[in-house]
Amino acid sequence: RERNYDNVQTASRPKPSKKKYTVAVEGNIGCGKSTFLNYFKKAHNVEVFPEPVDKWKDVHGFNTLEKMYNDAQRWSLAFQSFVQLTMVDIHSKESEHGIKLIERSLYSARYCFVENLYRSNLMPEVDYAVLSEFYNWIQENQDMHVDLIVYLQATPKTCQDRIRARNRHEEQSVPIEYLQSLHDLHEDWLIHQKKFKVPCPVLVINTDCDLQEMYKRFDKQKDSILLRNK
Ligand code: TTP
Repeated sequence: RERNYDNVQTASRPKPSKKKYTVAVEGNIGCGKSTFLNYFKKAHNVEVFPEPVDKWKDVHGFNTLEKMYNDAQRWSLAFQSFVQLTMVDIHSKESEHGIKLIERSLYSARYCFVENLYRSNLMPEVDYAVLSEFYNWIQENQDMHVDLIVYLQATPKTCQDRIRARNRHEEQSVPIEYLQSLHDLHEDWLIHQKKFKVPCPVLVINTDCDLQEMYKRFDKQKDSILLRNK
């Protein structure tokens, strides 16, 4: 039976909000999001909201990230449900500063990660159905507006090298094919704008380069990221 889980194609853009100007940084695992956040947290009018990976690694003592990587079929629903909860929390947070800069969003958790798990047969269809319903409800009932997406675009090979270098133990078994399909889903969503709607304009920065060059590229785009709301 042909099932349709997402109303994302027909859903309108998120409701206008009085909340702060919000920038989300997106991109594959290891593309440089944390470097980006560290760079921009020095700007005086920016408040940074990093992704709560530490929370995912300790849910009442359970490392849900590790469980998901060890046995996705069994644990990806638990893990992605918790990711979804922490993302809603970040979307709903008020910021003291002029610009709210968030690492990822509910969008990429659903359109890239959940989608990837399901399409790669790493998530049972019933779990995908439950997460999709949950996501659709949030999208319709909560304010998850984003004003600008900064997409850090890097090849899966660059991402793999960085993942190896940083040595987060949960990620050591992530194969290049997994990074390739996550990459394709980011590209489909943010560049080709297929299947899932992009909620706002997208600024692309290529991060296939060393750290110094990355800082230069961020610096070059600084004004168009920070001054767009003026
Ligand atoms: P990322 O959100 O890609 O963060 P990162 O620290 O790898 O980013 P960067 O290197 O660019 O600074 O992912 C963190 C881990 O969580 C990674 O192993 C992928 C995983 N993850 C999921 O499995 N599902 C999800 O929905 C999200 C958001 C992350």
